[in-house]
Amino acid sequence: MIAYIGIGANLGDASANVDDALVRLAALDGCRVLAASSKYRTAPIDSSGADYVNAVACIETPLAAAALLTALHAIELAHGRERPYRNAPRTLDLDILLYGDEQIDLPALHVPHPRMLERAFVLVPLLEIAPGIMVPGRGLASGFLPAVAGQGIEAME
Ligand code: A4P
Ligand code: MG
Repeated sequence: MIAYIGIGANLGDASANVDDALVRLAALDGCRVLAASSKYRTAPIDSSGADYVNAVACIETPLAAAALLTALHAIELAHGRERPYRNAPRTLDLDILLYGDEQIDLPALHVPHPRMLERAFVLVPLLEIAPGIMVPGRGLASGFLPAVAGQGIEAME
């Protein structure tokens, strides 16, 4: 299955945490990272603290969606992720944005990620690696770009 993973961090060495997340994604059993976006520095949305570093990866994985989420949580934990409250600053956040063309509505897993199309920190890196990507139930991702044009985002060196 092809899946797109949103990566975000705004605590500690956020940029290094994003790099390490890519290494750990590639090391998951049977997984390959097919593409990784640039890293972007982004202003916090509905969140506090320092600017975030965000990126998006395209992976090929044999894992079922729920197992992939468990694997992502293990990577977050390896980075000392704590969850004091929703949208709290975090060392590392890994979200399943897309899982093939599946629509999943489980109590702990919603795919496509419900807020992905309202956020420049997801859309801009996603479109960098997949300009023509379709979001199941929503249409072309690129059509949502104009609505997030006001959100602060800049590509890092
Ligand atoms: N969950 C449900 N669906 C998914 C999915 N598709 N992928 C559940 C991953 N997890 C999913 O997430 C809470 C629960 O969501 C998980 O236990 C999982 O079962 P969390 O990672 O513990 O908490 P969170 O990240 O605070 O919540 P959430 O809902 O993921 O927040 P968002 O909407 O992802 O927003 N601003 C900038 N600039 N950059 C950011 O990266 N991130 C957020 C988090 C807010 N503002 C930001 C950024
Ligand atoms: Mg999350």
